[in-house]
Amino acid sequence: MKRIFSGAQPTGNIHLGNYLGALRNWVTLQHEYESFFCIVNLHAITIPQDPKVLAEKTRELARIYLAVGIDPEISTIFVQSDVPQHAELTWILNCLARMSELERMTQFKDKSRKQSENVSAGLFDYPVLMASDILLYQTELVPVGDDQKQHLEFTRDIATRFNRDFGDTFRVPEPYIPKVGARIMSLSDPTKKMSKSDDDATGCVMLLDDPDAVNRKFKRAVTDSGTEIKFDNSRPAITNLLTIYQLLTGQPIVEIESRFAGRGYAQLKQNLADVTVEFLRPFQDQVKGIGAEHLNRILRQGREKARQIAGTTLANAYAAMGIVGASTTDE
Ligand code: AQP
Repeated sequence: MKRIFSGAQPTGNIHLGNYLGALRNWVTLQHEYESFFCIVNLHAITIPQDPKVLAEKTRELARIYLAVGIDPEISTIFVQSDVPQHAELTWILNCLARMSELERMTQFKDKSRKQSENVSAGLFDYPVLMASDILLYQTELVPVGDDQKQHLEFTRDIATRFNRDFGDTFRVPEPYIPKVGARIMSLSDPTKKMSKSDDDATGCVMLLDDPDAVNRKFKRAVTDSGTEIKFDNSRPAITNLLTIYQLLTGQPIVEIESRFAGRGYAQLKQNLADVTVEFLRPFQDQVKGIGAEHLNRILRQGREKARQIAGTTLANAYAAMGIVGASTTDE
């Protein structure tokens, strides 16, 4: 069975963008692929985090994975820091990565701009850690949102470079970027992607928002000039709202457009808020119902399976590079 790997950061709160662009597709793909879903807490610390909050968010994100429908009977769910090979392989790949290619990464440019003082070396190195995550599992396909496309290209480049210099060691992965929902935009600024770390929280609908917050955020959502409710790329705000509606209801575009023909923006927003609240209700109940022991069991099981595969890949990479020591040779 072919493999997929993906992850999300336990930073802030998971939002509709993360769900519609990534997690939702994991749920479908897990039936076709051997699946590894990681909570990438080592990526999270590339930006300063409160230790207590980070620990809580790590476990909350594991609950969210389960509640959206990741089935631990068929998929492996684990925490990145539980598998030390991720950090080890990062060091190896750091020695192949070029400063110039990391400097070109738009996520680094955006995030370092927001954080103009004390930008960490870890933030610069984020794509190398991500490449390690993916390559350790000999991953075929990586389901991500559009914002991760450039990091995926880097992963492919570095895997190809390693294989060329040291022999075939890593599978070169393909991205899986959905045709619809790959970039859900902020409700308060449709030129920016919906993002956990956005200073303006009103643009971002969190999966754990209560109905009041959902209603308030959609009510305040900015719209375009004009009155027609149609999918149209020259009207990004309305198209963004319609895309969310389309993905949450599963209705075809023509049906949605005829449903809102002759109606006003306020009605679209209210309808979308209702659909979202209905979608979130059972999901939030599920999150609350996942007990600590059950979660520990799943994460321990995930850790063991992940360590086994990651350990084999890392040992092969070390051997290919001539990195030997007391634990790697019996001479
Ligand atoms: N707005 C988005 N639309 C579609 N997909 C998105 N993703 C993120 N934002 C959108 C996808 O969600 C997955 C998990 O994202 P992440 O936790 O790794 O962090 P990120 O990509 O950096 O997303 P955020 O929300 O903007 O987090 P912060 O603010 O902490 O950096 C990924 O597959 C991502 O593509």
